[in-house]
Amino acid sequence: MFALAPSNRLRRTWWTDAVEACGVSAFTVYNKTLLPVVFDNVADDCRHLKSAVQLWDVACERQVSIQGPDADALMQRLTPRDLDRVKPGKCAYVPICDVNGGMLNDPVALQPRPGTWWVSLADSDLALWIEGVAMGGGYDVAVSEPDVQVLGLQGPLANDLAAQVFGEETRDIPFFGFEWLPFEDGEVLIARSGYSKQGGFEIYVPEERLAMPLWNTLMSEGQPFDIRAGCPNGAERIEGGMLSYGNDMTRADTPFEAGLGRYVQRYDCIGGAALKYHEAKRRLVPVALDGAPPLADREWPLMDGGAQAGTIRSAAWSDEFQCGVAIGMVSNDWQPGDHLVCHTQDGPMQAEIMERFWR
Ligand code: THG
Repeated sequence: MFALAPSNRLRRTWWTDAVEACGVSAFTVYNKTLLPVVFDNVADDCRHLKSAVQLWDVACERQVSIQGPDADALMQRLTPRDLDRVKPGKCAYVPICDVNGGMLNDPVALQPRPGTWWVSLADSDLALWIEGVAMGGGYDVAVSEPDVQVLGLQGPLANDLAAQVFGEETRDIPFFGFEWLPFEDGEVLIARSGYSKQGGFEIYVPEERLAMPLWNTLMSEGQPFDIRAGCPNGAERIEGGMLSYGNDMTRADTPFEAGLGRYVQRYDCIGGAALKYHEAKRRLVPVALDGAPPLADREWPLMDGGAQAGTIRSAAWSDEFQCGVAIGMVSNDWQPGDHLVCHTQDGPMQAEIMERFWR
């Protein structure tokens, strides 16, 4: 494989130096920001994530802030999810669609303070879209990209470490709930969320001066828990059916096709009219492969004899389940239990549509 050439165009984060010092072996680019993807190797990283606790630099989850009298109205214009049902102190996973109902992003949104939304972006230029909608719609809001950067603390021992560093009350934060808690002479927002199914937190850090002290504190207090620098793990997230925007779905897919239909709760938003009459003829499904797939850096046709059932959009080898794990977009004419052939760049693999994801 080739190397990635850093440049000023490619954003480093408050923790990139630390991540390099911890022996990162590969980065990807996400929201024009460096995102670590491998430390030791994907299988060992995955095993460690499932047994201990990892500290992740996920500052690539860039925040867009929407602030002002019309912040709620603009946010509700942007998503078909009913935000009246999102209680204060809770995060919400919100599809954002274009006028045709095509997925533009699948961020996590939260109100860090009354009257302000943070939209924690997946990998697409959504900040421009939000600013454009705000301007075109005459909303009385300020839209900005504040320098808030996010650390993930993921793994089964994340609870014990968070309790030790931030206090026992972190144990009572519910899934997708958050709290502001003191750290040194400042405050950080701690949410029970994150891009793994191993449990843990995301820590939104609103000031650069807190960034390295926080990293160092978690690393040193985490020693008894075998903490390591880590990152979202390609195998673990597919096992858990966590979607990756740009891989599993794009603007060519609706939330119904992407398996996010449960978040389409109202139609008075951008894309609402299209979604109301949309009939999905395909959907994302878990697919098992009969071996270790090559790097899934393109879409692979899924064939049933001469008929194309769909495509594979993400794939990885799962050490735990001893099979290839994949996410496919498949026509409703095919069902769980159906056997297909997946055509990778390295040749064909046997594939089976599964009833559910692995966890
Ligand atoms: N955390 C934060 N921001 C993010 C991500 C994150 N921005 C980018 C990207 N990840 C956005 N995509 C997702 C995808 C899945 C989830 C969160 C963000 C997720 N899904 C839960 C699941 O699939 O089990 C369900 C969430 C729910 O149903 O409410 O957490 O990870 N800050």
